[in-house]
Amino acid sequence: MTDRLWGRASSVNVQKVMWALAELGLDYERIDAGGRYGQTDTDAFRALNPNARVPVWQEDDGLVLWESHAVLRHLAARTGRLAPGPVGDQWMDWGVSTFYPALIGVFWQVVRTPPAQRAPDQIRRNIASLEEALTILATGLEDRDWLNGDAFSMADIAVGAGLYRYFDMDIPRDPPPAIRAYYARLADRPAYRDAIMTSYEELRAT
Ligand SMILES: N[C@@H](CCC(=O)N[C@@H](CS)C(=O)NCC(=O)O)C(=O)O
Repeated sequence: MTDRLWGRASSVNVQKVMWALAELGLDYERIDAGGRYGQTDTDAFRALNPNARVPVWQEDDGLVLWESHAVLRHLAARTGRLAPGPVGDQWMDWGVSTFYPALIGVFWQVVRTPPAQRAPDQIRRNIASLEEALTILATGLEDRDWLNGDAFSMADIAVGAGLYRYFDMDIPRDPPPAIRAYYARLADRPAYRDAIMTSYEELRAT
């Protein structure tokens, strides 16, 4: 057997783990689950993750983990590489509490809602919340290249994964210069391009 990643490659939370595994050069098998691939509602899947969500990380030795950022922290501890450190850790939690809810608010309206059902006022409010979150993120990048300081870490994977969709979605955009520069640094990484800068058309509602 080999370590397994359960989850569809169109999920940004699955993508974070795919990106981390690529940066670390670890072998694994990925099994499509969630969304159009189903499986998450089966008893077998709920035994792995009672939340019926992806990703799930299942190791050869029996360890099963859900919550993408917990998987990232575990992989850092297991390999002794890309540790986020206390400041990076703070940004990882901020991703869960603030950045991803704001990003999903926009993504859901602009991509996952059929055009006829979109609410323009809601979209404007959600974009404003997302811009506010990006202004906060910019404070963490004012005089540093990465969220943990000088070195790329799991914190950049946790938070940076969402930026591709922000820059790719069909929305008005005026991000702080530090966010544009950070995104350019991320997009320089082959593993970011492979795992993150990929089509999300299968999620689009028409
Ligand atoms: N906080 C969780 C969120 C997990 C989550 O919401 N996953 C979504 C995909 S991004 C999901 O499973 N949606 C249902 C589905 O794909 O069927 C994490 O970071 O792992």
